[in-house]
Amino acid sequence: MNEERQAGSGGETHQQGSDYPVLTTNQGIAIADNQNSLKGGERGPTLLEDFVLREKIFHFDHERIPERIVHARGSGAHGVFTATDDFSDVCKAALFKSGTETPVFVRFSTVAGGAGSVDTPRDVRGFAVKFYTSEGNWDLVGNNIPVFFIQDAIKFPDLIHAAKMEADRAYPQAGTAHDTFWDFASLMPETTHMLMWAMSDRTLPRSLRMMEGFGIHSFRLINAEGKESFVKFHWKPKLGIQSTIWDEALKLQAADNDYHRRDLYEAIASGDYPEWELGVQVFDEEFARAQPYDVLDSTKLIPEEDLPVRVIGTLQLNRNPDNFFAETEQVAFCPGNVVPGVDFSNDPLLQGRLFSYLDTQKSRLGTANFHQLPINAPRCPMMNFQRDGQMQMTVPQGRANYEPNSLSQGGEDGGPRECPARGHSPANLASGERESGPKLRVRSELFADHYSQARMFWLSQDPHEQAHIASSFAFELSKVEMPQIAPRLVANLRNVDEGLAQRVANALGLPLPEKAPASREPVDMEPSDALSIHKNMKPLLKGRQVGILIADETDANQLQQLVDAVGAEGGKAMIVAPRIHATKLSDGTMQKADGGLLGTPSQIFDAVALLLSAESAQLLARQGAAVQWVMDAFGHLKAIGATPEAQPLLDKAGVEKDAGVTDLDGFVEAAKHRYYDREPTLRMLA
Ligand code: HDE
Repeated sequence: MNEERQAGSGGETHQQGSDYPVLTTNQGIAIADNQNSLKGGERGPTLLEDFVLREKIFHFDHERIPERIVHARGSGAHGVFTATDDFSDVCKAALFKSGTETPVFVRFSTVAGGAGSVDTPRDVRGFAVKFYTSEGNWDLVGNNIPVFFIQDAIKFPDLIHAAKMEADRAYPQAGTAHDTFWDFASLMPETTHMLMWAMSDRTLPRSLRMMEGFGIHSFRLINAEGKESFVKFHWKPKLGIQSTIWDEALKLQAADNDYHRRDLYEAIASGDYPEWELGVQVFDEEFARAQPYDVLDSTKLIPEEDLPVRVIGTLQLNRNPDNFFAETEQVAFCPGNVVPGVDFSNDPLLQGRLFSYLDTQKSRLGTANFHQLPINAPRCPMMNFQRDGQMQMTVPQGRANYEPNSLSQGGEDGGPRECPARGHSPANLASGERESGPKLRVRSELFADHYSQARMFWLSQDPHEQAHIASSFAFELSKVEMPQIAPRLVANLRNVDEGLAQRVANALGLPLPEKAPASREPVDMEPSDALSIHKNMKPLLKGRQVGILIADETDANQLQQLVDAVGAEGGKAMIVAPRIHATKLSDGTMQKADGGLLGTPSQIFDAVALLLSAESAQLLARQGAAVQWVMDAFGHLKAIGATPEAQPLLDKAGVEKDAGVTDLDGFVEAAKHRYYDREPTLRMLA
């Protein structure tokens, strides 16, 4: 850890025998009184000469920096990447040598909201990983969805302006359910595939630990012999993929603004380290040419059924940041940071990103020296002749600040020299491929197919997932006020699936508009199970949270057994009671709960159990908070386990028996699942 950062905690200790270090100003001057500013007399004016006050307020006034223009709201963690497979046939990068461990910092984010917005809006999630490799930093700056809204970086400012809060009224915060986003989206059919993902439960992750990550673009890899391959990167969560449902996500915003941040922090703090596998889809020019889509188009993915994902390593997050600002806020990712063996493709979206990130860091962090911040600095030797600039933190020695030089011949230190053998050489140099042509503002022909993969995605979803997608379109478009927008979007959807378009139109009460002409007729692609959340969920309690509602006279043995059983499966049991500090159990012992009923709504749990005596159940059935607690758990398709005595509360909450409603014996097994079959009985979906 960097020593300067310890300043203030490792200084001189107090002379009067206390263990505290001495509080000082930034100039190291001991502070005698941190409670009172300097005044001219007891009731007199504050004096300008009070340098302790001035310095403290001055620094405070400048604590904030510009937030990220996108992905402003984020949560980070340190960890390690371990290469688990010999990948040298494809890539020469040292971090992929089997058994190599590389420290990483990961930042997850939402896209549209500001830094202080909530964790659970319907939004894409960023999944950015900085690998501090022995050959320099590699940043894999991805999202939790494998495709993107647009094909060319020149449209990015338009997309983001349209998606963020509207320019004049400054709302809505952190959400796309408004006119400008859907105006843009409906005018840009290339957004259609990504819209399908965005309207699915992928944008409502249950936990940052339960979502996939994707590099999206095709990158290029080079092995030691100079052989090139294309690659797509995938992160696969060991806990499986799981999402919440819309009503739950909405209520989570009220229950806990920091739901994902807290979940990540607490999991790491308790030693339940989140893990992902890094997988790759490796392919060559010949494969690329044979596909009905262009692999340089970021609105397209490669189905895993056509090209299996090869697992080459494991990511584990095992340390929370010491300081949010110094690390999570100041971390600066740049897709242009690649190590020898990794290179870019000509994806026009990627190419634009290569400029944007470096540029934005200067405006966000205020200096071209942002790479010197501890969270951004490489962990391998770094030497060059770049000098000076605001906030220069290093003190370069000697006369050499240019190259070539012959200073070493005069006995001085001439500094570092280039190294072709170890340096990064662009992929097309390695292959001798020529990449030139007339200057044109065009896209390649296959980019014009905006619907084949959107349709493939739709057909890959199970009926519950399809209902969620159709309903989200209907919800978002119901928030749009300008009459031309919704019909235009539905007209585009007719190219994806007539049934989907009809369902959205019906839900909005709109006549089905004429089908929009497709700029290129879609082709049929086989559905892909890998694209469905439901087909890839893992029945696990590990990583999940179970809420246990108790009250006076709850059976002490049953409570202990249930807490143990949940823990034995790797789950986290949390006890909730009407009064947090004092619940008298059946054996007379007093139980402190982890949360009070009013402040701990059931949406923060994956499953709930009601351990209630007959009398408590009767009482709670008359309490709105308790009834709502159970009603929401049922409505959010969660397992509910209950003592027979709890029946009055179940009845009051309208809980009807199904596979997810069990006695205590069946509960732990039931708690590993969600009950999507229950949903059509509860709410009208499109
Ligand atoms: Fe970004 N993006 N982006 N983006 N992006 C930023 O960089 C940009 C795109 C992604 O946790 C910014 O440091 C352009 C795709 C993540 O710090 C900015 C284009 C993908 C993060 C920027 C894209 C991403 C960012 C804002 C279109 C998925 C958060 C602050 C060509 C592969 C990283 C910053 C973090 C952040 C530009 C499109 C992912 C402005 C121009 C596609 C995860 O530079």
